Amino acid sequence: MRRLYVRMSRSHDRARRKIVLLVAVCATLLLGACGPGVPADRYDRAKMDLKPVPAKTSNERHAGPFSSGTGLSVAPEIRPLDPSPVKTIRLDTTHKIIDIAPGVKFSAWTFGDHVPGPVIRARVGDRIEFSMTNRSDEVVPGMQIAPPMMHSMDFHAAMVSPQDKYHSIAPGQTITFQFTLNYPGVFMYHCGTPMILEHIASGMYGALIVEPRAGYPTKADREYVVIQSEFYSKLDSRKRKVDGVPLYVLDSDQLREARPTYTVFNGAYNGMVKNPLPAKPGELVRLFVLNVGPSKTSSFHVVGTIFDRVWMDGNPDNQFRGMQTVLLGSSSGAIVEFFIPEAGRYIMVDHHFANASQGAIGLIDAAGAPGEKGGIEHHNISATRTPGDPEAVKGKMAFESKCLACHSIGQGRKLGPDLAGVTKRRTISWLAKWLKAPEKMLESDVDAQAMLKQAGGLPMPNQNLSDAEIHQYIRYFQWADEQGGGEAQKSVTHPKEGGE
Ligand code: HEC
Ligand SMILES: [Cu+2]
Repeated sequence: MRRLYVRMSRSHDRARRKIVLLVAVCATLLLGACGPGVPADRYDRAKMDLKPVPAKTSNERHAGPFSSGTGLSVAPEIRPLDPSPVKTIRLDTTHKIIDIAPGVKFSAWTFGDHVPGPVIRARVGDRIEFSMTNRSDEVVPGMQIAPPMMHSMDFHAAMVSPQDKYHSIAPGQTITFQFTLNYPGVFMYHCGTPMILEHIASGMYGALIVEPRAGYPTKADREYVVIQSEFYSKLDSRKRKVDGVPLYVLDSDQLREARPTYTVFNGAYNGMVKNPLPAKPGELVRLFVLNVGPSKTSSFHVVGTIFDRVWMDGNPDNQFRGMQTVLLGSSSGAIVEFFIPEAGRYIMVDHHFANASQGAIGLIDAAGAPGEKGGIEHHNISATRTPGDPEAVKGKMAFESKCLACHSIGQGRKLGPDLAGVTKRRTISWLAKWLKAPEKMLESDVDAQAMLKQAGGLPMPNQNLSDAEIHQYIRYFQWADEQGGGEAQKSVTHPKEGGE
């Protein structure tokens, strides 16, 4: 063979090279995305960024909002993907008291001052530039609950050296590191400081959702996040109280035995029963589900429908069709998609019913028109009563899809203030400036700063609204306020008004 090769003349050699080239091109076509054969590997290691720069730790303390960044939302809300290829994210650690069930004020440790921590949404190829200040030494108004301590951040979506990026930092310190997202998924993030079990059970976790580079292959009408986790609580042995209510603290004995007191969705016992997720018959709903644990599995199920598609761990390459439940171990995620077949309330549960009975239950409300049997009004103004002004109508529809997760009109505060009467307490220009850039207002405007304090330090994320949309929201708020608070109240207490 070798002798043959040597004997080949120049022209033979050239012809041979052509053939080799042809074979190479054909092989690329066959193996490549364009060929009918094996598709190119989406997870080609040669194309991954596996050399992030070393982490930096400093003694600089960040003093602004506890969370900020591109594409953050608070579950169940999830904002659409922000297209920027670099996501600058800050999640500071805090110690605070959270309500895990009615009357149960629990001494928690958090990322971004939330349990679960804010949801991050990004896409394959994006770079996350992450910073975190350990602010566990900042005293909760009125009391020192848990002593300050070391914390850290571990992103399951990253491929980095744990010793370099996930090491613990002391109170007052800041760590900064970056990484590129190589795989799509619904990934957990959590504190990795020993005892990890205690840090997770105290509330230090959240979800980082990574979309495939080209987006999802289906088009959903609604997207929500459901994060399941356990709480292990007991009455404080020092009998401390918060606002006159007894304080609950971590029960480490029960924790080690994996015997939770509450198993919940999105941080609150039966939370999504009180605040159901809106949807409509015929719609395709996409849920990003993450089971945090720390110690239980979830058998996630939605009563009344079948999961059309399940993407295990949130990656469309791991697809199942027509599933009734999806089994999630600790730190497993999934995307489930299903149609709402007809008007009704669809119940999300952990089908391990012992877990559901501890609070892992929520509703998707597709009850149809208000006033219908079983209908729930999300809104204090009956849905059939619509403004005359088309601008206000647009505002109302946009409000119901984008803002209801955090606001009501006349039904009390959710994450944000009740917006009933907002056009009376604020000027139109103030509202316009706020809706355009809440973060700028929080820097300069005293009223905005006072409001942030009342909101417990949670800033409203910038909603990226256009001037036209802002005008529509304001027209809608003006219309709602013209109806009067009392009027609005009536439409809820007397559902017959819904039929007009
Ligand atoms: C993730 C939760 C969240 C979402 C989504 C959200 N807001 Fe807010 N909003 C807040 C919080 C929290 C505050 C008050 C805290 C602060 O100072 O940032 C607030 C404040 C406001 C205020 C000022 C209220 C007052 O009493 O003066 C208005 C107006 C407002 N939001 C409108 C909207 C509109 C319109 C949308 C939808 C396009 C929206 N918000 C979406 C959380 C949210
Ligand atoms: Cu921690």
